[in-house]
Amino acid sequence: MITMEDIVREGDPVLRQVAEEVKLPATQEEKDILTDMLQFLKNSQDEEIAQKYQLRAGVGLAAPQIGISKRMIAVHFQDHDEKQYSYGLFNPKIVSHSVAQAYLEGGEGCLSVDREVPGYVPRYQRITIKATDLDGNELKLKLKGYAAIVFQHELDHLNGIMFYDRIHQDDPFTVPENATAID
Ligand code: UDB
Ligand code: ZN
Repeated sequence: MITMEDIVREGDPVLRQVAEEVKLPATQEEKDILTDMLQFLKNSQDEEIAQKYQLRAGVGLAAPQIGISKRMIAVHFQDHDEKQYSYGLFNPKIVSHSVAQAYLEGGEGCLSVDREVPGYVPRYQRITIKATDLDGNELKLKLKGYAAIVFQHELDHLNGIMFYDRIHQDDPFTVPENATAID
């Protein structure tokens, strides 16, 4: 079982590496790791389990965050229209995106960052992602708003990018060009 002790914190070089593609089909070990990552998110959103193991309620996790520099992410959350997103994905890739940007009104945090970093994190408003799921099926996902933000946050981890890299240096709350607030 993955707990907060397994989560790599900022300062660890693995969070700054560009993660390696997973050679498909994935090995059983890779599938087991990704399944554990997804289970961590589910556990972290279960009040009783989260309390017992002191887990922060997570919506997404990338393999580098548990020290594994491979292109694997898990996401588990509901968006504002109650739409459920629960996936373990290999080699996720943005194949197209909007020009328009969006940002979370409340800013972002990260399971690997034990401090608050204020400011808006501009991202694409809409993205289309291609990836391979845990069953080996190729998926194409069209995402917008909050869902698009979560996936981009996790994809950034595969490229060694932290959310605060995208916050404006001098004016953290400057509203980016053609961006709309979410929430
Ligand atoms: C999170 N969780 O998991 F709207 F029930 C954040 C943390 C850093 C605060 C744990 C989160 O946003 N939870 C949440 C949000 C809701 C409703 C709810 C729970 N991440 C994932 C992460 O660090 N992945 O690497 C940070 C998010 C910030 C924007 C997208 C991901
Ligand atoms: Zn993160």
